[in-house]
Amino acid sequence: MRVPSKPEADTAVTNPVIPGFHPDPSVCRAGDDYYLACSSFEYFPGVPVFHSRDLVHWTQIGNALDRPGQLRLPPGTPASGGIYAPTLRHHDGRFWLIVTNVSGDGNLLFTATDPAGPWSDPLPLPDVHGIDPDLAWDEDGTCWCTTAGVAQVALDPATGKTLGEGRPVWSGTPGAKAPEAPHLHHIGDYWYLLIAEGGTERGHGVSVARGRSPQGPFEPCPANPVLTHRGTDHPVQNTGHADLVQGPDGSWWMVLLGVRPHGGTPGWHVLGRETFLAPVTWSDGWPLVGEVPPVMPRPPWPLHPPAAPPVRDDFDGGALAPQWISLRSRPVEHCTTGERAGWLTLRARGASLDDPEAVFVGRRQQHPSCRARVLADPGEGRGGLAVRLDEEHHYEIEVAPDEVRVHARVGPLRSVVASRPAPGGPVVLRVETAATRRVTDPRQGPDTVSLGVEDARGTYTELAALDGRYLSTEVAGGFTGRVIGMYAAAGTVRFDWFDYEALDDARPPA
Ligand code: 6LW
Repeated sequence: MRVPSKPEADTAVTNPVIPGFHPDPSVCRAGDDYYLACSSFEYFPGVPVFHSRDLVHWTQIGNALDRPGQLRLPPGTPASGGIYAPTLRHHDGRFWLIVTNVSGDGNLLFTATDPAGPWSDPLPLPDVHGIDPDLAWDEDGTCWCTTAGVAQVALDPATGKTLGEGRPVWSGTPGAKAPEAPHLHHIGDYWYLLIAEGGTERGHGVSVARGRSPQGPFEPCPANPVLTHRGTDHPVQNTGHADLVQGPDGSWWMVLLGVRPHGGTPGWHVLGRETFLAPVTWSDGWPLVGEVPPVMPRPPWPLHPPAAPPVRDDFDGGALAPQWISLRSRPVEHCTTGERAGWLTLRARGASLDDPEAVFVGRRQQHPSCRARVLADPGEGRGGLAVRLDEEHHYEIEVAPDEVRVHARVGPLRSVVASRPAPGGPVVLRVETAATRRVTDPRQGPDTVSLGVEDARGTYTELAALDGRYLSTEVAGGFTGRVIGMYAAAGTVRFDWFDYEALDDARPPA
């Protein structure tokens, strides 16, 4: 392993290791390198892929599904539809990715020699039924695909054909709902079948069973669930949907999803389900976690912190960076950096973010408190900067030739919350979130979302400060989290730059 070139300042590891809406993590190791993939739902490109050398610091290296032929999200694909729960594996010198497109194409298999891409065209798996497909190869080279439920079928990964009938292998803990997210790992003498159960809400947990063969029979761990935060006041909740990986020193680790609710009762999480890391301890041959530490001692191997990401994207580089995501597709006629050099040009399709096909380019909100700014030139059109949960839940600051307005859409309600005359020409729009750190009222929301404009000297004028609960999963429902980004709602709107800055260190509140 490479020795880091600079002294390591990190003395502790802070969870989440991949903040923001990055659920259903699946991880694999290839030599000294680790790769991790997440769900992406209605967004294009899909399935963000991350790289790490130390399991702690992760850098997004691409999106596996970045061509329209790989990711078909037809009009009508609902928010939180689309791409669910990948499994990422390294086997036989190749990377393998299996996902479900719940909005049409079903289970799909992709391969790549470099996880940064390009990934293959999809291989359809018409006879693999059920979400959350897992891949595992046994000693004979048979590929086993295990899905939510929990069921299993042998698969020919070259043709996508199943071999024989699928059959149930384990239904999880009696009485627990939603046995899902299976991952099968051969460790020592056993095949360990890891599942999530209890549902992806506050009751979520991880249970494990083991057998001598990948087909079972599987014996449940007497200590199940091996990980859950249900019924606790832990700042990280909904913990589940885990995968296992071995660290550089041979120790075992779990990656999993969890959420960070803020505010009073019942608590609202706004960043979606994020990716956490937890050490595994072995007891009687069972992998146990117990609790996910918000902060943990640094592991005993060298850390490789990447340079801090730049605050500003200037749109100077041609192709958009991998963190930028759009709604269902991103046709070049509607989104390009090639029309005005150094600017992102968006051409409207749909009159507002209420439209599922709206032209939007955003990035996940990754920190409970953050600031985003853009320089927007509306021309003769209309567009701006939005905080989006889904079509029915978004706040935006929008500029038109005559006016700057704050819109709020919450369920069936849509209103212009504030407006003022536009200064004319390009204008800096700003959105700032401030997380609730101390609850003084049980009804207090998770954060405040401030929306406004800056003048030429950078002085901020707030047009509205809105309760963030309405852009939370507890209000909107679904599987995603907030995305902050630029959109066009009429004509052609151009953006010179976009700044995103964390205003805290993303630690859960004390
Ligand atoms: C995913 C399921 C789940 O398929 O949520 O938390 C679903 N777990 O396993 C969508 O992310």
